[in-house]
Amino acid sequence: MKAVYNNILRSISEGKQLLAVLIDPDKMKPERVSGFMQKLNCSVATHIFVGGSTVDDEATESLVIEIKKHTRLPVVLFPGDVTQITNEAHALLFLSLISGTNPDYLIGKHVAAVSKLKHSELDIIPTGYLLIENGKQTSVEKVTKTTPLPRQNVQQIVDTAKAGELLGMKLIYLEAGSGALHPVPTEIIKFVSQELNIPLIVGGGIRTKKQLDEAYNSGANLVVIGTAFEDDESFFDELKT
Ligand code: 1GP
Repeated sequence: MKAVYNNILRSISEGKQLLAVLIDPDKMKPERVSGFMQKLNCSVATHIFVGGSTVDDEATESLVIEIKKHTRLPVVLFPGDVTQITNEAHALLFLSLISGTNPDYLIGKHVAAVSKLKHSELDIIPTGYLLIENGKQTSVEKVTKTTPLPRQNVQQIVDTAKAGELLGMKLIYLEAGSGALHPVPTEIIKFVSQELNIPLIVGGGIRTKKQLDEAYNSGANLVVIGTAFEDDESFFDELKT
């Protein structure tokens, strides 16, 4: 399915707000998938992201296969590592961690992924990934050994996001980190979205409908939520279509 990115652009031009539910293969047991997807399918979710910081080698592929049995929504890989790339998904966020200076996450992992991607049918979407400080250390920070951008340094965040766009990235993802104490501040979302001509993804620490709406109202085109659904599936009921 090469059309995932173009569909995102089309939806945004039609004024739609997009919601991705993040499923971490490390945390989602296969027997829970069916019930979880049933709730997800009745919600306003538009995309399913699959990925995690630390995942067993085969776990991502089998989870994606299982998820696809239960939904027609696009399944997008949001990989913490090359091992999480599978052709069973529809698209791949080809993430470059531009808030940090670890060469492995700027280009190294990408080179390592090429043999897997050369003949793949995945819609490969170059994505500038910015980790924003949230009040506690997150696993992205630990795994990538990078320092998040300070939340008070708004101009640096805006400029980093814009640099990503100018480098040719097709999406910018502002990440507070999974389970973040504080989501990305609305002021930052506002300034970054005003500067960008490409879609803006926001995720990390969003647990309420109010926070979700605030992110959209500040300019997020697509919001990613994982932990809140993982912890309590009844959150889907608040987000019914
Ligand atoms: C993490 O942005 C995603 O990479 C989602 O974060 O699990 O806190 O919703 P949460």
